[in-house]
Amino acid sequence: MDRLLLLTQAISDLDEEKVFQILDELIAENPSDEEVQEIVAACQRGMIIVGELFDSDDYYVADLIFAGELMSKAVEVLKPIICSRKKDTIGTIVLGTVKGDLHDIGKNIFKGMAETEGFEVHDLGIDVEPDVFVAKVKQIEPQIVAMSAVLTIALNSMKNTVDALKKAGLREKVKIIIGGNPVTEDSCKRIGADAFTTIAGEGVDICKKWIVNSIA
Ligand code: B12
Repeated sequence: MDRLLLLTQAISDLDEEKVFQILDELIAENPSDEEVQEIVAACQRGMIIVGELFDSDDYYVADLIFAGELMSKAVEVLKPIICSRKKDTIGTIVLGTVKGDLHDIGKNIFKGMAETEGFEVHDLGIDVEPDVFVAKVKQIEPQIVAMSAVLTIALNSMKNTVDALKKAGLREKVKIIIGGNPVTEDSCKRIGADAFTTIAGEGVDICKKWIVNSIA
């Protein structure tokens, strides 16, 4: 079986030993940026299956917690290749997981990839209130605000954050990207963001294009 399929399966089986055996092998082969994205996507697919098993009552909250720890450790192992070859600073991003949502693994992957591509990232952490985004945007004056959410209900917090930026007169001064499993084109429109994605690397490409276009 393809090693990426095996990796997805090992994550969904919560088989820690197998996960790190496969990751070690893949990292030893010095993967290209595209291959790194495929490795992350394989892990992500494994976590989606974990979520489905949780939904169907085959996994419990304890398994969800274990999966989160497993994936966080996998991100640590992948960090040297996610965050390698760091480039000169090209722009600034204010990033956070929105109010009500405590999931941060996807956000952290986006952060690592954005920093590698030359973005200075101000990470506000998890469960971030709209006002905290507003205050940081006022202070830092970034080109981009990036929000993460994995809970469907947290999409409302993304909208509240965009509304708070509008109210503070800051909306037109920044581009806004949203990411995380539940974001869609429809929710992006409803929230009032400029772009959405469920793939961290694609999100970084969108941010780079915005910077290039603002300079051109
Ligand atoms: C691990 C996990 C947890 C861990 C989180 C640990 C952590 N440090 O993050 C813990 C145990 C804490 C947890 C808690 C809960 N969870 Co949970 N969790 C998950 C699980 C299995 C994996 C999430 C994950 O890390 N995926 C891997 C990463 C890499 O994927 P990702 O987040 O999508 O990120 C990628 C992209 O989306 C994108 N991206 C992400 N953010 C951003 C931001 C930007 C700007 C960009 C450009 C891109 C980007 O890039 C990443 C890489 O490509 C998901 C299942 C799923 N389908 O997602 C459930 C899931 C999200 N959880 C769920 C639930 C219900 C809960 C709890 C309510 C459980 C409970 N009863 O307590 C609590 C809620 C806590 C809270 N208030 O947030 C549900 C949500 C259902 C819903 N529709 O809202 C899910 C979908 C499981 C399910 N199917 O039922 N969870």
